[in-house]
Amino acid sequence: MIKEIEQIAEVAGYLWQKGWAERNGGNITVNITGSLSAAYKSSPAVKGPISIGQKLPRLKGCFFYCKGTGKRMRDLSRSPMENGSIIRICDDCEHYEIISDVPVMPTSELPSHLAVHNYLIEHGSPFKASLHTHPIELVALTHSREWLEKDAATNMLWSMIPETKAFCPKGLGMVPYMLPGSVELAKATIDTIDEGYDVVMWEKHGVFAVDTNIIDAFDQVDVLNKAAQIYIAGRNMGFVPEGMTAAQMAEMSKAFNLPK
Ligand code: 2HA
Ligand code: ZN
Repeated sequence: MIKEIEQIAEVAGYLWQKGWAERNGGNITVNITGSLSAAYKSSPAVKGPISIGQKLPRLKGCFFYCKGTGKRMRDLSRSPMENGSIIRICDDCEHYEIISDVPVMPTSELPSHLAVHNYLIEHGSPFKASLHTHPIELVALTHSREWLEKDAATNMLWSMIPETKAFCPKGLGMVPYMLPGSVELAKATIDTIDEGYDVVMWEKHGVFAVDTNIIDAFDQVDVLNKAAQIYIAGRNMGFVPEGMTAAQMAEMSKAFNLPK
């Protein structure tokens, strides 16, 4: 099995263990074009062509691993090829074919994931992995107007523990509530990535993170959620956590060469 799919299986196990992937919750897609042999790439289609629902010209010649629709992360962690599939984008950039042995239909969020990958390629990004998951404490934060204000959650989370800003220097983008799987949600996610975020919160739903590989995408969400847990632990002890001071944040940003 190629390294990317081993990493996906590893991360799927973490998502389940953390309680972020109830039932079929969450999605993973990874651009694996660079890791497949020419022979494998020319495999006959097992299913398809299937419409993407939009034309994504930058995906010409691309191959993706996609979690299957209705499949569980906890099952995917043991059997990635029975709970997900490898797809080939057709030359018209409007359809795809499944080429892996078991024709598992990809995630319901495929159009939005593929639109994000199309955006990333178009902008010369090295990011190849996208992760959608339901991290408990981060989702809980989005049930309060206070934390939905631009960068309010980012600044609070960064101030909970110094590593947060070092490992998530772009912070947490916020997308207001929209119907899961909708074109509007996909568009708002891309707009938020375009503003410079690589981890995007979907209000009252979950997080969408992009990174070079799925392990790094997971780590960013894990670090941010840990900071949210520290905030909540303080609140549960009966006080509002102080957070690092502005001077401490500035010193840290300078030491780690981070944006202000
Ligand atoms: O695929 O989490 O938002 C299951 C989901 C959709
Ligand atoms: Zn979801």
